[in-house]
Amino acid sequence: MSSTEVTAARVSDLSSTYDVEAIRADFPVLRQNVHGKPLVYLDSGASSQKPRTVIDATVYYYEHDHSNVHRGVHTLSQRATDAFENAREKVRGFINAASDKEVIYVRGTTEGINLVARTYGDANLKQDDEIIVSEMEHHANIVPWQMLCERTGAKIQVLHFNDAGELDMHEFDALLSDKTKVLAVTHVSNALGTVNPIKDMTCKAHAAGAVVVVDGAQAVPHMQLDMQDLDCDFYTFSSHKMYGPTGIGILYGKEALLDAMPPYEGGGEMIKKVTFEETTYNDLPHKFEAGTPSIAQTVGLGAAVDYLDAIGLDNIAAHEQDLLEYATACAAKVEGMRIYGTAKHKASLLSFGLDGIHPHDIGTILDFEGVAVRTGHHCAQPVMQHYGVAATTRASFGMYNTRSDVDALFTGIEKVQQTFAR
Ligand code: 7TS
Repeated sequence: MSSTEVTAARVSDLSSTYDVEAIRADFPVLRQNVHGKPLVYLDSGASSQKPRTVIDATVYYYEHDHSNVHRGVHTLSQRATDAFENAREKVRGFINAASDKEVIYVRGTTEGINLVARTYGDANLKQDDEIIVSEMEHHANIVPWQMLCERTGAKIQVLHFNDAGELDMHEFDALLSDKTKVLAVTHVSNALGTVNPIKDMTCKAHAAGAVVVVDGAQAVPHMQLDMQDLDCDFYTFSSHKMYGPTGIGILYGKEALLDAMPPYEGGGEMIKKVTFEETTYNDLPHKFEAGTPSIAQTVGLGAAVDYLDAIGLDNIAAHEQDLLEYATACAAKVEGMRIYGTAKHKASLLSFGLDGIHPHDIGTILDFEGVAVRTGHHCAQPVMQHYGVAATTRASFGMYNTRSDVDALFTGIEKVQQTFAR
């Protein structure tokens, strides 16, 4: 059996009805106690856990098929290449890209954005051109653009959000001009949960002549994506937030743009012919994939795609929306609790503060209750600055969370408040 067949066999018994207990049983890491309490994992926004199929596919690959890719005629090299390219095709289908030439393997979202800024940005932006960047971006979608501005003299225009965490669309219309060359925006905010209207924004940005770079890190695990429908120019995400391995991610880009862009890193794999006089570059997608890639991780990513497809993103989204609504209703009953991010369209996370209590204390006490949450600025310091806080506590829900996980969170919050009331 190939690693692909192993995965297919493991997911074939998943039915289309949402059985969260069956899903939980697929995630070995969830079966443990932390500080003597059953683990309640509410930090999937930082990194999700991995189902058995992803772990098995990776192990199977190393036990049977590993070699370098695109390098040899021998059987193992061909098997590794097939596994690597099959995973790319799975991702292409998963996001409905028009061609697998548009699916570039990168290390993750951070590298995807840096790649676009370095290649498309350096080749196309000049002094006084403008890049619209939203106020709710993760630092990965801010700093590469600032660095591009330093190199080219282009300028960042900040698109703000209101206190509910919704982007100001009047300001967006006003910012767009013939100077706008790039719109860099997140599909879903990791600090607020807001789901942004990417399709509409793309349409408007295109009318102004700008390209659209979407940070999809927090969207991919929660909603069905369709690149051809969204029509953005670049879209990037990380495997580790969508139940796949770390160290691998995807940069989707429109073929015509990728074709015209200079390469990112130089080295093996990304070339056709090298002489000291001249080097010619490989075809897409390999032009952007210098060096030996993270092969096993792509196999694991392919298994994660199979797993998500088998359960269905729409089913996952419905389940997670139920958790979000339940958690939001619980939060409304807690005195002294403030929710950051109350947008109408929200993915399943709750960023909050408790009056008079530092988020790090909240996180530490919750950990002793077995509840894992993220505390800090979430690599989105401008979001913290918007609300005038240094940090928030964030519970982010994944496909394996339950209402009783939410109950555990709120029981923990009660303990936190009792501890500080003494
Ligand atoms: N963009 C968004 C919206 C993110 O949430 C993250 C990671 C990144 C980019 C960077 O992804 P990476 O895989 O390249 O690191 N966000 C988080 C988080 O919310 N907590 O830990 C990491």
